[in-house]
Amino acid sequence: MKLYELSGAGDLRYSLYSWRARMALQHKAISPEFCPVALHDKQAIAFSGGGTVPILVDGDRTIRDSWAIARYLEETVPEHSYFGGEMGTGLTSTLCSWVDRSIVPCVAPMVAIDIEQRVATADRVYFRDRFEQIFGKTLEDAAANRDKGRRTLERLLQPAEVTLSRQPYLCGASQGYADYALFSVFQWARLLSPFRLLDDGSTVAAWFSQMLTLFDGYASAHPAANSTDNKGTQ
Ligand SMILES: N[C@@H](CCC(=O)N[C@@H](CS)C(=O)NCC(=O)O)C(=O)O
Repeated sequence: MKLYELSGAGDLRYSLYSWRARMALQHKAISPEFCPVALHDKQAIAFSGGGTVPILVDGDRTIRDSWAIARYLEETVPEHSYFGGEMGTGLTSTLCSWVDRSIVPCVAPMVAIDIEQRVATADRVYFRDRFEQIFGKTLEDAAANRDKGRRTLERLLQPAEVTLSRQPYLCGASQGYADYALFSVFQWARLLSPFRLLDDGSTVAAWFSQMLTLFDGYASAHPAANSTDNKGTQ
């Protein structure tokens, strides 16, 4: 299999949604060939019929969109399920929507100003234009409210905070795709921004540190933007 993902400065593999696919592939014990693409280079991924990564290519099958990839891998490699059956798939879809509609829009404005420095040089103009269009304000104005954003994030994460005080993972005793979905946001921020999003004492911070150790420290092997303080909370 081949996984197309973004590559930043210093060949940093930072794509938020590709980290979901990366963790899903690890869960299924598949080591794909990684194909880096530039954020602005839509020609390189035109074969997929879309303009975003991740894209998974498996022989003559091309699957675009992290959720479609997650479903494809679960069907193709049903052993070691990360959805836990039909109802689990539905609940995981709900969790992904919560992450994508609540957590990503809260985190992105806080870290985008730092990300600009870590995308590939050729992507910087595209990155700024794209995100300023999404935010409806400059990256500087978006970052000006970081401290308020942090408090909002703490409130939004309360369901996860409470759940993780009762059980080690969002999925229960062991991690599943719902964990990878929330994890991808904090891994993205960890790789790209030194800004501390989570309090050290929070159960989400402890869970994130634990997620970094999975699969022999697969995710932690990618250094944090602030690697002197690599607790997974920046
Ligand atoms: N719903 C898509 C979202 C994918 C997405 O937004 N990917 C980002 C990278 S994390 C991207 O390729 N952005 C390119 C762009 O915005 O031009 C998925 O889950 O795969």
